Amino acid sequence: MNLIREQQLILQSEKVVVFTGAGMSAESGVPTFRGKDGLWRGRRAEEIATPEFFASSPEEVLEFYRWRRELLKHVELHPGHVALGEWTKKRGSAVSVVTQNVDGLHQKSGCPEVIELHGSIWSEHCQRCQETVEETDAGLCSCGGRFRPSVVWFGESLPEKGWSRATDLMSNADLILVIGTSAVVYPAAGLVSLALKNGAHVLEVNPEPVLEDSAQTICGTAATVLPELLRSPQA
Ligand code: BV8
Repeated sequence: MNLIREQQLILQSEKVVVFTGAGMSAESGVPTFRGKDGLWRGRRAEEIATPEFFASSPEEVLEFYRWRRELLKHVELHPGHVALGEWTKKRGSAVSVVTQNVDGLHQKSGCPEVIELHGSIWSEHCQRCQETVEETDAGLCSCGGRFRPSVVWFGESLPEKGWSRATDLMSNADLILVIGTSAVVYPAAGLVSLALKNGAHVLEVNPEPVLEDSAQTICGTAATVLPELLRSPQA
């Protein structure tokens, strides 16, 4: 894989945002949302990850998150996570990670700044008083409300602080490295267009090109491309 051009682009960039989706975690064995492994008991995430479904079947939704956490407890970081962690540490404040993922794997690999647009599967908050706990399966709150995973469900707005930080970064970046997203979920997917509008280059890593009309695509997987792309002295 000859990535000299892409490595040069990365080297010359002063403000880089790495924008990731479920494909970033796929090679650690974490199912993506819309790939062939995207179903859970025959349902799609869009059906389960909603306030309405939680209201009607809280136990089934909590079981969905229990199943994902259990799976995540046993996953290993893949070489792409490790390369990205090393590179973001090397580049420091020049690089930020904006992720749609809730699995915490970027933090585990040492990325200094990670903005979780869709929250985290590792914390919960009370639906009634909003008390937040860094634990899971917390059950009922002392106020009588029910704890729920602190992830953004479909139909819910994104956390204000993370959203404004992400829009600020995307508006001022000169390069967006998009890794493993089908770019179908909004408003997150709209961030790439925002960056393009402000003149950023967009480099995509995905086995199947998604952003073909607006980005340079490196057709490949995160675990194979990222070590090659980011480990060279050029990057
Ligand atoms: C909002 C957290 C409004 C939960 C997630 C009706 C009502 C309300 C809103 C809507 C509506 N209709 C549409 C919407 C908007 C909706 C939306 O966009 N729906 C889509 C499905 C059309 N958005 C929302 O609801 C958002 N909120 O609009 O609120 C509002 C506004 C103001 C006030 C109040 C309300 C909230 C969206 C957030 C939903 N939560 N996750 C959880 O995790 O349980 S989204 C979920 O999808 C994940 O976060 C995931 O990351 C994200 C995006 O998916 P991808 O990451 O791209 O994953 P996918 O499987 O799709 O693709 C994987 C890609 O990787 C593929 O391209 C594949 O080729 C590639 N790949 C595979 N293997 C590899 C690889 N790449 C590299 N290497 C590999 N090895």
